[in-house]
Amino acid sequence: MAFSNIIVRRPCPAVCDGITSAPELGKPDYENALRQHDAYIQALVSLGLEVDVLPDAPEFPDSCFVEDTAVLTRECAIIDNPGAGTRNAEAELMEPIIRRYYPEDRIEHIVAPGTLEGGDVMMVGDHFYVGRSARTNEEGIRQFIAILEKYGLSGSEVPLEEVLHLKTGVNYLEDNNMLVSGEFIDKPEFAKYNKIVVPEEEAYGANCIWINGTVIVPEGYPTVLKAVQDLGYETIVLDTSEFRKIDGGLSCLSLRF
Ligand code: CIR
Repeated sequence: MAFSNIIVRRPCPAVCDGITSAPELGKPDYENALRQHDAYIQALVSLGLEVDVLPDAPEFPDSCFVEDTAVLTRECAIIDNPGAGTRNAEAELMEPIIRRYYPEDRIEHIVAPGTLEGGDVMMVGDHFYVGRSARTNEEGIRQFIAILEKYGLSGSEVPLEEVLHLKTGVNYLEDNNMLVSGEFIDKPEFAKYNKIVVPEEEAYGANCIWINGTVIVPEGYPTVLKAVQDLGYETIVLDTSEFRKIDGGLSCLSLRF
C-alpha cells in the first residue's frame, strides 16, 4: 500500500476556540499553530506526496482536522456525518474537494441518524476498525460497514470508553505493527498484531502516522520514537503541541489516500 495524495486545511484564527477536553493546557497560539502546520506540510512534501492545501475556513474552529470529514479508501470515498454539532458542516465543505479525486459513483455518505468521524476509523489493509465513541454511533458504523462491504472491503466495531477517537489511542504502522495505548493495550481484536505498548505518560504519542515506510512521530515522546525506530522505520519528528491543546494530533490533520 502507498499513499500518493494528502489533503490538509490551514488552521483558522478560531482554532484557538476548538473543542477541547484539556482546557488546562491553554488555548492554541495561532501563529505557532500556523508554523507547526507549515512544518507538517513540508514533511509531507519531502516524502514525495502531492499535498492539496485548502484555505482556512474561519467559521469552523476545528476545520484543520480534516481527517474527521471523510474516509478515503482505495475503492470509494465515504463522506462522514460528524457527531460534533459545531463540526458537522465541515463534511459538506470537504465534499467538492473529494469529488475532484473520486468518480461520482464512488462517493458514499453516512447519513442521520448515523454519525461517524474519520478519527474513529483505522485502516488495516482492506479492513477498517471503527470506534464507537461520543462522535460515532452504532447506526453510523452500520452504514459504514455496509458501504465497505459493497466494495469488497470489511469493517468491525471497537467500543471506546476513554478516548475521543479510536486513533487517539491506537494507530497501525503497517507490517503488522500497531501502536497501542491505554484502553487498547488489551483489546482482543488487536491481539494478532505486533503491539508496541505506549506508556501512559506518553499516551499522546500513540498518534503517529505511517506514510510510505516513514513514520511521523510527535515531538516529545522519546519512548515512542525509539520503539518506532527500533522497528526499522525512518522517522520524522514534528511538533504538534498547539494542536494537542485541542485534542488534535498528526493523523487528524490530513486525509491520506
Ligand atoms: C475535536 O474535538 O473534534 C477537535 N478539537 C479534535 C479533533 C481530533 N481529530 C481526530 O482525532 N481525528
